[in-house]
Amino acid sequence: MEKGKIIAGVLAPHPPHLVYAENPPQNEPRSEGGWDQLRWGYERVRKNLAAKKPDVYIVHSPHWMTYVGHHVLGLEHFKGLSVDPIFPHLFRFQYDIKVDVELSMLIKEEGDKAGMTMKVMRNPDFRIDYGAITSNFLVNPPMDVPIVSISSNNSPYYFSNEVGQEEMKKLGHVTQRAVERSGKRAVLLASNSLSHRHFVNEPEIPEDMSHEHIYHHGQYLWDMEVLKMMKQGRAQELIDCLPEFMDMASAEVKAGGLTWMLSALGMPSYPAEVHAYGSVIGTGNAVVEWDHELQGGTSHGA
Ligand code: 2X7
Ligand code: FE2
Repeated sequence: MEKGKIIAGVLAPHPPHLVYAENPPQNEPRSEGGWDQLRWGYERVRKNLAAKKPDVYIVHSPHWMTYVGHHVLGLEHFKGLSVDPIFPHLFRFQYDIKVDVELSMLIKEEGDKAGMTMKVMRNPDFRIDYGAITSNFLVNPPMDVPIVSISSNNSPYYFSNEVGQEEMKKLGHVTQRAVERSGKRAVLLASNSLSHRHFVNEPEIPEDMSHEHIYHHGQYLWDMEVLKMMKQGRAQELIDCLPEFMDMASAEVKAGGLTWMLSALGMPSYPAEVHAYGSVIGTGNAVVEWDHELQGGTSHGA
């Protein structure tokens, strides 16, 4: 087994609806299911990842937004209740998460060396955001593998999409170097939806799938174009057109996770595996896996 390596990257969207639909004991609200295709996609990814036995998941979430620099978690253990501020009736999740502090600190160190602003979160009462928890739970429901969580710096919102992208490319290189130094086998999670226009009214039963569909045909077309590039191994081209996608589809990738991950993976020219696509309150979401060994095909070993 090769050490000090990013063994896979996953576009791992975090609508809290997907956790709600799974009814895990940690989440208080109960559901009758829903959003099945996306959850089946996550089931397939889980099998592939479990077979590779990662030492750590590194997640980049838009819902831990920081104004000054990039932050990483710096305590070994975080425990608490995470409540989605918009969907508190769907997501009230008791989490108990182990952090790979050694790797967090290597990312900080490499970021410092690259001249980036890096900070370490050491407040024991800090609440981990629902994006990081949801992506982590969906790829590994036992949540028994340590994580590193990286905040999303808000440069694309303060400055421009392009400035944000450049920052995320640097963060990707920094992450790659840190993983190499750590000797660990890491999986990256870009916790992002694709197109992000959404409905503002919820059906009486949130999981009533007769109400669920993409917000707008144009959003669907954008999502399909982006997914085609992923499937064809055109990462660099994808990165080049992401700023336009962000503007045209209010895409959540604006927060940077996808750019960070593709950069850390070295702009893959091999095909990604699209495990699922589906909408959640009208937003476009895809579960996509980059694994050099799978090259777009699914492994059947669990
Ligand atoms: O954070 C989210 C999201 N990204 C997509 C859909 C629904 C809710 O929350
Ligand atoms: Fe989100």
